[in-house]
Amino acid sequence: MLIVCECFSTKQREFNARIGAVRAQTTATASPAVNRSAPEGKKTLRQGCVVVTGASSGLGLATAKALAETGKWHVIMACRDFLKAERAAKSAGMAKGSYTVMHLDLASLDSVRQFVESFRRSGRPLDVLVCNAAVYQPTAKEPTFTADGFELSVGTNHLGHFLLSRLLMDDLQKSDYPSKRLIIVGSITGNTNTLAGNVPPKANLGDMRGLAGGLNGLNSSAMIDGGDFDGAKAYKDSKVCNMLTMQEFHRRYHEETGITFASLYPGCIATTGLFREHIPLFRLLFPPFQKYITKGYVSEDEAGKRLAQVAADPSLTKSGVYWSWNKDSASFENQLSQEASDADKARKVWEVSEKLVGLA
Ligand code: NDP
Ligand code: PMR
Repeated sequence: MLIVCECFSTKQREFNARIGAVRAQTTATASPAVNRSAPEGKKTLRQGCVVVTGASSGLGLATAKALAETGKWHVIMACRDFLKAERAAKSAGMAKGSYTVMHLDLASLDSVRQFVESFRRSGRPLDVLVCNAAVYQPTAKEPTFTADGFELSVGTNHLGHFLLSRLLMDDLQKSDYPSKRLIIVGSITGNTNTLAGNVPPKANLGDMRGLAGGLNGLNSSAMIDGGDFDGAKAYKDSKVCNMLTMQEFHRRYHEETGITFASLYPGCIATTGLFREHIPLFRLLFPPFQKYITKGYVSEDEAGKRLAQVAADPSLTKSGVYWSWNKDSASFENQLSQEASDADKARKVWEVSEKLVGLA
């Protein structure tokens, strides 16, 4: 149990005042989130449980570490490579007992369903879900596919997370934690209202005929817009889906459940494994280009703190927001591009996706 003492900012006090209201409406799980039997003037907050997908490297690992080392969170590292994740947690210095690695391969809907079952069997409450994992295939000439036959980038980054978050909504709703959140990592490169988003190939979902056809590359295109395969575009399209999905969740569930739905651009973390399939020259030049020319570079540690903030900071409870950070590393609500904030497209992505993952 953690002691939440009186040395609180006004924001945090308001946050705690709201806690009472939220608690009153939710079904209690194993232990109540706020324990009022503590000594006068002090409230105890149980340790939160956060699931982070793709926590075996880069942003996910840095976020897992940032949350775990506060002592306020138990981190479920939801990863496709169990051993890699265990090793990564150890070498990042995460304390044993502050995390649990659980198997999740987002490129298989069966695996997503199995993860949800195993998580439920663990008996832990779900307080925050962070959809972070992604693949990027900028040099692929031909599409590759998930176990269910979807083009790999959209299948993993969007459809896998879509099923995961839809299934885990029940669990989030059952949690009695003061601020329950579903965070889906977005990116600047999916937003065509920025310079970075205008580097070709640009994100564009078109009329989504490829998505509606199942992205299988056989009787439908592997691309959402029905065009020829382009791995870099598929990634950017998947990020647009991530940002649209967050907003559709917000519209459908925020008022009713009080859950915070948010997305973010954490900065350009030019050193992560995301660029593993890029040509060696790109991997050599990309970090200095971002550090010294665009000045958009951010370290893995710093980016991890940013995502941890969106997942857990008492001041970032606003729902439906796409967070970014300015030069002084202060968070602000950023504007999404026209396509990434198009409510009709968000609804369509939702409806088509639920058919593809077997929810409708
Ligand atoms: P990394 O490649 O370092 O991390 C991606 C993580 O996703 C890895 O842990 C990887 O697992 C995991 N993953 C990939 N495929 C699957 C799968 N099928 N099932 C489960 N996990 C999977 O990249 P980043 O840390 O850079 O990316 C993290 C997020 O940040 C992504 O959503 C990305 O879009 C976003 N982002 C990154 C930016 C950057 O500049 N790097 C900028 C903006 C957004 P494994 O370790 O086994 O490969
Ligand atoms: Mg980009 C302010 C300018 C800016 C920022 C913040 C980024 C972020 N990039 C910027 C500008 C440019 N980039 C310019 C001017 C160019 C042309 C030289 C450029 C090129 C470029 C390439 C080839 N940038 C890239 C690539 C990639 O392959 C990366 C990508 O699109 O991955 C999907 C990428 C990125 N630039 C970024 C960020 C954050 C990325 C990668 C990660 C992501 O969006 O997830």
